[in-house]
Amino acid sequence: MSLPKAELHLHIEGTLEPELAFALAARNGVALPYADTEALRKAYEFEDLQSFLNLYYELMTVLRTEQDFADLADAYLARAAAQGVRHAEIFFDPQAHVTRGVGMGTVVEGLWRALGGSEETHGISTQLILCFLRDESAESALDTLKAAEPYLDRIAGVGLDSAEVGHPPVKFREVYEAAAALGLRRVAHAGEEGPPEYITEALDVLGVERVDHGLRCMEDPALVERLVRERIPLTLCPLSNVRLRAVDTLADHPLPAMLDAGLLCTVNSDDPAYFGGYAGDNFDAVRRTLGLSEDRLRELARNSFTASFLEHDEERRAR
Ligand code: ES4
Ligand code: ZN
Repeated sequence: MSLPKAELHLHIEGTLEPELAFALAARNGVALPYADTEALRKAYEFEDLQSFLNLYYELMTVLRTEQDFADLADAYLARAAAQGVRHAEIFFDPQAHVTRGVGMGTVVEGLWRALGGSEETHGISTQLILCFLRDESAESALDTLKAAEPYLDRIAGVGLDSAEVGHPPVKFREVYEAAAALGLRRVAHAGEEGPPEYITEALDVLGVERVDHGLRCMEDPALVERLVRERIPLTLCPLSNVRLRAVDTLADHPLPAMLDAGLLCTVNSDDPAYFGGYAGDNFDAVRRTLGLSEDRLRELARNSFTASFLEHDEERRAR
């Protein structure tokens, strides 16, 4: 399916395909504890968010040089372009690299080698969103924002990801205030595994303009009503939800009910190398399994641009 669309929930480290992981491991002399790409793919049997994250962080050790990050981003752009992605707002996790000795400059400049020219090379405009790891300390997040200051002309906003439960948004109040003061846009993962209260807190305490996942808002009708009224976009990731068991099967996904409720939903791939599909694959899967009409699919594609940083909050609310 190649409806023109924007992708708003995509972790660049989650686009690391087994083939590229092995190629980079060889190039950098890193030993991976898997015999081959097939053995690695077999390890993609997740129980929940944490079991995925363990593998996700382990595989990242193959990313060492600017060129590694450029190759990673370039491979993503090629796959995304083939599935109709015209604009991508891309998460990256600097703490996962800096803590193993790969500097902020290597990460940002490396990604920029591919993203800086992405409109010309792949027909995709791109923006970068720096994510704080919520299972690290608030101090570490503040240090990370400080380390990113020389690169802020390349960073559109901040996000919050990694293990959600037990790490509520309020833990990151100070770093989000600092990010806002620097003119950065704010989003956060909330309501993936965590409770609906985390969604409310992300809005009220962190001032986010968009919620990543937000799936569990459906447990709180008053919250749904608020999200509809305030036109807060949700970046849903259906194949991710199946693989990480946020839903039992794709057929059980609340996307149709969320659209019926009037929520500003978008469909995204999250970590496509791990969860079985890129943006277009996620659109195809919800069309096939949830029986969404062509009108609904066009609505989702339109929402992806409405929910993007290309559109400002005031314009979104005025629609
Ligand atoms: C993530 Cl699916 C998901 N949730 C939270 N943090 C993440 N980092 C990468 N993928
Ligand atoms: Zn995510």
